[in-house]
Amino acid sequence: MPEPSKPLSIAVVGHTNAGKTSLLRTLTRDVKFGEVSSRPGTTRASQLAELRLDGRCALRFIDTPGLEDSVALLEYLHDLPGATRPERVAAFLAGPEARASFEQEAKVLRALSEMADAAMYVIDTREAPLPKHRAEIDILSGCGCPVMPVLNFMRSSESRSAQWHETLREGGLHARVEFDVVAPFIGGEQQLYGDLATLLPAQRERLNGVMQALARQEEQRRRSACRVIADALIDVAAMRRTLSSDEWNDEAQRAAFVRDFRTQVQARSRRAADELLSVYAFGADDAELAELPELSGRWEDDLFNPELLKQVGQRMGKGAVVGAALGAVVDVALAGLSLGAAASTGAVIGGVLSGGWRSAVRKIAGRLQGVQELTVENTVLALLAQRLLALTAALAQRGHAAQEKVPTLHDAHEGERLRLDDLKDARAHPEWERGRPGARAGSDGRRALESALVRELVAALEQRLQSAQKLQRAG
Ligand SMILES: Nc1nc2c(ncn2[C@@H]2O[C@H](COP(=O)(O)OP(=O)(O)OP(=O)(O)O)[C@@H](O)[C@H]2O)c(=O)[nH]1
Ligand SMILES: [Mg+2]
Repeated sequence: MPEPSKPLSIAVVGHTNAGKTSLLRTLTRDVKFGEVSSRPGTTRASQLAELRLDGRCALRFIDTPGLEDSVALLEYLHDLPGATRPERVAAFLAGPEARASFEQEAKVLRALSEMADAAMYVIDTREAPLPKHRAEIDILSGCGCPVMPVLNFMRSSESRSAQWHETLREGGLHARVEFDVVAPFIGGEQQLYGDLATLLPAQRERLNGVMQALARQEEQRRRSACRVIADALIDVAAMRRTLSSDEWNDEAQRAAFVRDFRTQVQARSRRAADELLSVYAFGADDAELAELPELSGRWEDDLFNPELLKQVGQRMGKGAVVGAALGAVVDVALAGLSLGAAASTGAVIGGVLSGGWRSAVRKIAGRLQGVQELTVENTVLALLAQRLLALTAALAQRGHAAQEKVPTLHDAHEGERLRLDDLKDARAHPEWERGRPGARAGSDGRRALESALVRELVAALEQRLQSAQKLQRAG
């Protein structure tokens, strides 16, 4: 057993291709750890991975090469000298075959018997239990180190978990945890460490500490994600772009202006999506994420899709007619945008030019007569909020070993009632838009709005994740 100051060491072992390296990517949230591939024999040497919590190493994992020829190794072990199995394993590790035909297997047994406090035995449950697996179980449980089976690929329709339960029971392994490294079950990580604590009662307190720290981290990630979403919503709601009536009446100029405005809204949305990826420790440039529909750019274009906006409007209970704010000028090209005469927003101009420069305000107000301005409609904000929440929920459930694209996300979530009405405050404060000249993004009003939105978004996100968990249990 380790000294209290030393991190617990856990060897991750199993048949080749069972998902050992993938499990470690997921548990350490490190998409770059080791090499993952569908070809067997990918990991060739043992490699350490750390689970860092609160700035220190809480657990140490040892990724090991896959076991290949366990039946032959078991036979070989039987004939070695030693009264007990651990003695025979020691004899094997000291002998010539550990550097010859069983070199890969020796690396695994060395990690298990000389370095680890416990082992996680990763199983690809899509495979039927075969004699080679029984030999593996036999060898691993003879190393004198507690072994916890991790049933992997549990989301696959080909999973044969019942057969594996039986095989493990026969092999004397009773504790086990079900997992899918690509799409871990919500709460699956907690269960993994909880079950490990059952196997290592002397380490229970320490493992409880790990579970609590992980829960805190998860909560922080959710809050950070919702802060990212709130910030983006406020920026987009505050966006206000003006141009003169003359320019407005010139069709080419108007089209260019609208296009430019939309591009700015889309760029801001894209930035929020990138920030969400980084909150969940995924990189925007990860090959495996490139195909996420939310990141392929399609959904940004969709933000102004009239049909979609109509649906969102209906869901918002407004039966919104697209472009309603335009009055007579119902123009599909302007879907999602509101057009207003700038002169009617004297309060806004006052807000921009604080400091009591009355004459300047008057001058500018005068100059703005006949100026047109565009803002973003509520339906776009609602759609954006739903999209970013859906993306967050998907990332919260995505393993860091995922190599496939996630299923199409549903923007809307049943029963979700986001009261985005508060965002109307942001409409009257164009200076709340970050990055604009004269921006005052740190103002008390903006901060208060952001806190209120974060609370609302966290509740909505939790609801989405709870529904996902219910579906998991039912499935
Ligand atoms: N769908 C799905 N794919 C998985 C899962 N676990 C692993 N994979 C895939 O299975 C393949 C093997 O994963 P690895 O993590 O390299 O397996 P390994 O056990 O480390 O393999 P070796 O190092 O060769 O022994 C990769 O293509 C993974 O993407 C899972 O739970 N679900
Ligand atoms: Mg590997």
